[in-house]
Amino acid sequence: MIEFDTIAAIATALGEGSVGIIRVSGSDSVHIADSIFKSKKRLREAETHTLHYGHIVDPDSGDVVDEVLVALMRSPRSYTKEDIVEIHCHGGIVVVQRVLQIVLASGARLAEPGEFTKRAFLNGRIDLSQAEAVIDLIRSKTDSSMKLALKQVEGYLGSRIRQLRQKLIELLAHIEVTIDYPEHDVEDVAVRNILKQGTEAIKEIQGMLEGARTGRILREGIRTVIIGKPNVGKSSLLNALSKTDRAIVTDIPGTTRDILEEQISIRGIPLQIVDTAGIRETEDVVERIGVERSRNALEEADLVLFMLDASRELADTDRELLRQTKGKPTLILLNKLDLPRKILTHTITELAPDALVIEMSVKKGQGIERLEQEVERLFLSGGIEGKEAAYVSNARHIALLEKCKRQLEEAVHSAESGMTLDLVAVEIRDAWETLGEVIGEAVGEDLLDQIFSQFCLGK
Ligand SMILES: Nc1nc2c(ncn2[C@@H]2O[C@H](COP(=O)(O)OP(=O)(O)OP(=O)(O)O)[C@@H](O)[C@H]2O)c(=O)[nH]1
Ligand SMILES: [Mg+2]
Repeated sequence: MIEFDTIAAIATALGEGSVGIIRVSGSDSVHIADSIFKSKKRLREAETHTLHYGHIVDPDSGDVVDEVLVALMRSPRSYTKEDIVEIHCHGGIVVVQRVLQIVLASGARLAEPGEFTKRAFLNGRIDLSQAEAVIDLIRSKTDSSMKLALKQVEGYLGSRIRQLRQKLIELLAHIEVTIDYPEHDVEDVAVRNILKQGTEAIKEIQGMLEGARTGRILREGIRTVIIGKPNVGKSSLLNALSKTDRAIVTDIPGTTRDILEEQISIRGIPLQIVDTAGIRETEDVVERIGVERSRNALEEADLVLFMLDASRELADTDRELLRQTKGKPTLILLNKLDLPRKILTHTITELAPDALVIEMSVKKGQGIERLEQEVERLFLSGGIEGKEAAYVSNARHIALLEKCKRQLEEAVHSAESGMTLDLVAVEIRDAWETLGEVIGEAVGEDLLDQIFSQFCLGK
């Protein structure tokens, strides 16, 4: 284990929480705590993983600052693998800050953002992809993205990368042997091996990169766009799904003139939902720009909610719009069914055989639940996301995997076109090193500092 100085920081979110925790990590942490914490037992005599009741006393003035619980976790069974003392205060933010000041005055240094996790990494408790997942975990907004980050913390990505590296090392070993004993037919075998193993590795990385799309979805939400002619009820639906009055709803066609975005969550699945200006030909300059934006939003969408007013005849604009949704997961919403009906469901299914039609009345709150069900079903069945389970969600990981894929493609290409095995071996080794960067094997100080500085204090 590497020796560091002792660091401290407030580990809980700042604000009016009921408990504030100050985390102290390093070889002096027990000594420092003993100098300011009065309780029945000295911490240095206490067992590891025990909780102690007592008071924090300012050593200068002798004042009691707060009544606290102190948790002791001795090295190596702690988050950083160092001795950790956690002081659980309950006096509100001013008191928590004061206790931190006292800890710092007694010999600890204020931790930099992410420094606890950095130590966990440097002391070998977690790999780099896990450390970065902790960042995502802190930032993740929804249940699902939290689960994804958790999976990564548990080391899913790391273990897949390690397996892949192992395969590349075996391949390299095989090539080295061939280079050392260069009989002709053995070289043929090596080349065939490179083509086979190399192609497999490329496929594997490709799969992880496809999963990255799912990762993006989980962090930012499924890009969902509500489109349809003016006045069909799009903004009403946005309001119903987000349970707000975010969008203005009137009976005047052309009410929404620009796109409107809202982050919502349907059964734990994050949606970045976009309400658009109703699509129609218009002379109004502002509305025309809005319609243009609606069309762009449609192009970028992961999921399309296409809304029709069932109390009006199907128009050419509807047919045209319907054509434009081809190739995208689309739910067709037949709205205003509380009014006399002019569109039949089977007219639509004839026009768009693959689309699913949901009958609804946003006004009466009918069909919303069915819509939520279908969104969930599409998402879970992989209709929206990529098939591959999500492992990769971090921009640095994605960039490295793409680099590694290119390097392997080069290696395979070189082997195919009869380059020397020495050269191919170098290229495979490069790919192996790139993979190593994902999990933090052989990474430079700069990169580490950059990664860990993204953390908030106390992690
Ligand atoms: N009867 C009935 N009226 C509805 C229903 N849903 C929406 N409306 C009404 O239809 C009108 C238009 O609703 P909006 O939500 O503004 O429609 P929009 O599609 O956003 O319209 P634009 O922004 O102009 O494109 C409003 O008067 C709503 O109250 C419904 O299910 N039944
Ligand atoms: Mg609207």
